[in-house]
Amino acid sequence: SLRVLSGIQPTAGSFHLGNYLGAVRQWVALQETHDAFYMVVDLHAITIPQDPAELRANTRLAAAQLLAAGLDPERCTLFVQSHVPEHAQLAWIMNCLTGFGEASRMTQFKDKSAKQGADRASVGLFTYPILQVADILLYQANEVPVGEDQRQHIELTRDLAERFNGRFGDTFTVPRPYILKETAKIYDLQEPSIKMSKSASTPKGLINLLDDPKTTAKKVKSAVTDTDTVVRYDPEGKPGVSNLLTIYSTLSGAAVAELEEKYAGKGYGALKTDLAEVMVDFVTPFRERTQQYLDDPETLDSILAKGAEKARAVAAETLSQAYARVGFLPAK
Ligand code: AQP
Repeated sequence: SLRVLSGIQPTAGSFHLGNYLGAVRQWVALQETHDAFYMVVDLHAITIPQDPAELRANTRLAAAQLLAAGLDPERCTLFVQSHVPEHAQLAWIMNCLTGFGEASRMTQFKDKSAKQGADRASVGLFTYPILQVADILLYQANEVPVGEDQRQHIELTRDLAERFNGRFGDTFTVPRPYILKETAKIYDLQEPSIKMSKSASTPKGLINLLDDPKTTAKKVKSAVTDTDTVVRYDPEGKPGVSNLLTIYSTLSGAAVAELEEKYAGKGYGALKTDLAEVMVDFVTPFRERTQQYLDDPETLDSILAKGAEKARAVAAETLSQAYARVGFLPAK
């Protein structure tokens, strides 16, 4: 079967709704049909300063949330990136194949470094997309389930796989992005022109999955809409309402057209009240399951240890092929 790979950062506190609807939800579905590899990307996390104890705790918290969201260690390989040293090793080769100008064109780096001040941004933040290239190519992934903001990095991955294959002989599978149109970009609830994001959103615009459900309901009810009253999916003209319809539809399984019909003539208040309830019904068991995994760190760590072992078997094979192709002298 086809292979998928994706990763998520060990964010302080909680995943947000954009992470879940844009990526993690697809990961859960794809473990049924694909040979699936998913990881907590702690190497990526240190591209910005991290407190060591917090990083460790957040890595466990991320794994617990992935399991709570429905990843099943019997159906997928779930691991922590730093447990598989091949990621950093292949990244070095990929760094040496990437043009400086090419890396400089990555818009996520431009955005993030602009926020931090260009002089304070680390070289690691600059080469982050190239580590991501290594992450994907090590597993010979066919598809990479991510949100729209990652499309450019998957393009870079394709370019570098083709470049390596062209220069050294066929080695890497050239992956495709797996981006669902409907949920590719979930927007900030207060500023529906920008994506919901841990760094750019204000607290009111950001739905953290582990927030108190009451807070979540409040945020939904105070979401920015528009001065019109018609519940209609129109991302250009009605970005706020359309974002709420996308979220509602995805979490409830009801089609957007059904929702438009249901709220015809009822206005935004009814839509928000019901969506708040749908959201609370989703986050309440999610929080409980996450807590259960956190309460049993031994089980959690052993799931991650088994995952790392499976991941390493694949990664080590790919890396040794890449080393041989590049011309590194075998160690014995
Ligand atoms: N708003 C979003 N809509 C859809 N998908 C999203 N993703 C993130 N935000 C949205 C997807 O979530 C996955 C994991 O993301 P990540 O942990 O790598 O973090 P990120 O992209 O850095 O998340 P943020 O919140 O957007 O962080 P900042 O603010 O630091 O940029 C990815 O597949 C991503 O596409």
